[in-house]
Amino acid sequence: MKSLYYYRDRYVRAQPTAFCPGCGGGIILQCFLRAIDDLGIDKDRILAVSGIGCSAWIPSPYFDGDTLHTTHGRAIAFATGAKAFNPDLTTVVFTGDGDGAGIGGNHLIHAARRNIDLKVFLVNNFSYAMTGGQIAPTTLHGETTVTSPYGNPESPFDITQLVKAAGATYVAKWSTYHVVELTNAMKEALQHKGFSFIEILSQCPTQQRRVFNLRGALESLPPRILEMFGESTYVRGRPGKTGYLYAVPKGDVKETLIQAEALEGVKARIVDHIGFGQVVRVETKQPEVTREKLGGLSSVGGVADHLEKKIEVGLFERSERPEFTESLRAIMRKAKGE
Ligand SMILES: Cc1ncc(C[n+]2csc(CCOP(=O)(O)OP(=O)(O)O)c2C)c(N)n1
Ligand code: SF4
Repeated sequence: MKSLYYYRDRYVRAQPTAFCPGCGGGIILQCFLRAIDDLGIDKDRILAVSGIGCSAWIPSPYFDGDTLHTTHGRAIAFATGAKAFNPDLTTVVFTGDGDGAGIGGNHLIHAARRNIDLKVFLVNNFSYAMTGGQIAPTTLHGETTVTSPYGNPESPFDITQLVKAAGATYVAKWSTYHVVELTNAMKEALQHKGFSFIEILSQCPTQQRRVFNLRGALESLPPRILEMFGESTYVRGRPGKTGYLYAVPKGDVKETLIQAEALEGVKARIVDHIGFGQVVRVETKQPEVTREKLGGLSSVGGVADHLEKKIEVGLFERSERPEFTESLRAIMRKAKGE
């Protein structure tokens, strides 16, 4: 097994990074480096393009290949020009949810429609992180941000479905919790001919403390958020674990835990969940009986099925159709009468 030093010495230009401790940016860079190393892609044949935001810093200045750090929302536009001029380069784009789906959203859907051979890794940390945690098009309904102190009145895009519907021929969604799957998806995207897109749910301890209403010391948040991603997602096509329910507290979650623990034949613990906030996860061999008992507890506001409000991750699209730069070159040859 290759050590972390191996990747750092071969592929990282500058250290330490500007990321806050525990940021997901480092995990995503590491997955990318493993993917290109496993595939044996020469770093000098890669162009990494990014816009503005913390996510834009994942390749630039840290990746020791060619990097193009552009303007906010325009990474895909710059990458389109670079790829059209030099189709032999493996052109990857690192973008944030604000950068890629907000200000740059139109570039995103049209690049997907054209099926241009870009590999776009969109880091979804649920807010505009770099500028202080404002509402992004991915911020969930009701969540608290600096621009929605009483809760977000908007509903988010499902970016993965949006890009798939716009015509992308490789689409996947993972999180920084799913490092092996994410690395494999990056490898698939890097080998795919056509617009390849991975939405990556990523932890931002600095802003998500407010967004997800997490209490506790800042240093405790990164592993908690990673576990929350694991708790709040399920992989498409994989049946996953069953035999548990969530008891959503009316008030103090500790009171709900005490009452749930007192029930016979169950195991209960407090977990963080993107959809519910802090809830009590109750393992049971008799879900229907336990559901009824939990519903009768004075501290329980509702009982949720194990898949309720979970986010689906996995592979969403892999197909083939004409790639833009190839079609463009064929038309240019035709126009020249070649
Ligand atoms: C044209 C323009 N508008 C606004 C900004 C200010 N700005 C810088 S980064 C950013 C948000 C970045 O959010 P996101 O793309 O989600 O990246 P993150 O920092 O969350 O990784 C904004 C609004 C800017 N630099 N340029
Ligand atoms: S603000 Fe969030 S996304 Fe930006 S570097 Fe800090 S932890 Fe990472």
